[in-house]
Amino acid sequence: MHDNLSEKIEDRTAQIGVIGLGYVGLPVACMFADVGFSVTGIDIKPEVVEKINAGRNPIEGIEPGLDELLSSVIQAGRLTAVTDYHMLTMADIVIIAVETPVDDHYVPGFTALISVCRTLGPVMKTGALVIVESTLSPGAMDRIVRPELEAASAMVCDQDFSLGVCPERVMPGRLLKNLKTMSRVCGGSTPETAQLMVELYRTFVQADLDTADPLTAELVKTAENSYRDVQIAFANEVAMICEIVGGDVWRVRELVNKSPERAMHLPGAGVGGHCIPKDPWLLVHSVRNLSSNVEVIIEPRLIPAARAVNDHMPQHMLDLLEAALADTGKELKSACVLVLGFSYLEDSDDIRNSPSAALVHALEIDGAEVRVHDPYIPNLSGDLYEMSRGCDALVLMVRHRQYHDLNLKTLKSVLRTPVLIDGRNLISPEDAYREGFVFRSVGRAPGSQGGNS
Ligand code: SAJ
Repeated sequence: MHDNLSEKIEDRTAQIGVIGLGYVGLPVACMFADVGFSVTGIDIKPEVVEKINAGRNPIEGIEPGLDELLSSVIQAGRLTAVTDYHMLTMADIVIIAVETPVDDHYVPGFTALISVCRTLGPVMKTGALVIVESTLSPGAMDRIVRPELEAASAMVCDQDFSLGVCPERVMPGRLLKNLKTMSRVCGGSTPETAQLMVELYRTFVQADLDTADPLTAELVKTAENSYRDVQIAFANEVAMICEIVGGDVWRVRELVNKSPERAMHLPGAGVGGHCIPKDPWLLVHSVRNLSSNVEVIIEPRLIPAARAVNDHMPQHMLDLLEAALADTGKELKSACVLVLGFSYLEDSDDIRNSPSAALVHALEIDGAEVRVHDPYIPNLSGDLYEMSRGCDALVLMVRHRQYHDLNLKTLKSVLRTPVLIDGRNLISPEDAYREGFVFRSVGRAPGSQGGNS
């Protein structure tokens, strides 16, 4: 079933379809088109399709190289975007890159993925290779994707079509760079399919391409991001301990990381984004979903606990703010607060699962007047010193480059009350105290001048 597909990959005559043209799908579609394939992109949003066909990048934020790449592959006629799946009847390879979110109860929602399988199945070409790049809960390929595709296509997997999982490792701000330079796991439903996936991704990936089964690929992706979340939670918990016992977590971290095999992550104002807050729940859900038919029931405790620590950090920022305002005799409900940074990551406009959104919501519930500044979000950008005028506190939530050299003298002169809360170790405590601020910093006790770092 794979022979001629291997040749069609080699000579770039394989027709490729990419379903979902977001942060993952669009760069992937552009990369395959750039190395010579004819690519049809599918998206449910007509406005996204229209922008792409006009050679305009629908993704905001700084994405080095993506605008130029998109424009060139559109002009070369190697990428076309449509909303209609019927354009996939000739696709030898179909990449699925739709979101797999979790709901408010942390239960994964595969609605979009199931809908894609049910729409793709009837038009799928015999012999097609379908690859899911969306992050899946371990076991979801076997439990959901395979049966849905077989039912919708009336075909048999590994007989009439092939199936694989190849999780992405993109990051806003480095979409193209990560696609080329990050290793990937090619989880094929058979070893031959896994090998075929390696041949396909080798056309633009310069890093390791490791073959595996689908379950291993699903476990690697969710475990690698759960690892990061647990590491960040550890740093946040040590930071809060330092605040209580009078330490400086930034100095502690610097010295801990001098010890071999240590890599303490950065404490901060919270953990946002499209991967880290979600993928741990996909991993935990796989256990909860299957524990009924195993002999030893295991309930994951560390991974949910880490999620709780990280989700608490915006509240911790509110607690620090409330304590600092109290030092000035102010209460939250009569305070005007400026939140600096609304995206979840420095120098990005991506606001998905933003810790700042959680903080703003909590501040509004407590009756504070809230202003938000973010240089990368059009309706929140502007002169932050003007926005500070008359405020009682500034809360630094994101390490945008524009905040690296704040003029504390100017800020002090325009603020009504000089309260400054630093969630990302951007401000030197010495500078803040010298300028007369009532200052709190994640990981440092009040009044701490910083641990000689
Ligand atoms: N954060 C901390 N402390 C840290 C690191 C991050 O508080 O030490 C916060 C960030 O402020 C942000 C959130 O965690 O709010 C996520 O940050 P991130 O650096 O993990 O950025 P993401 O979400 O874009 O992470 C992606 C992930 N990549 C994929 O899922 C494919 C992650 O696994 C990668 O490690 C990261 O990119 C990367 O650095 O490439």
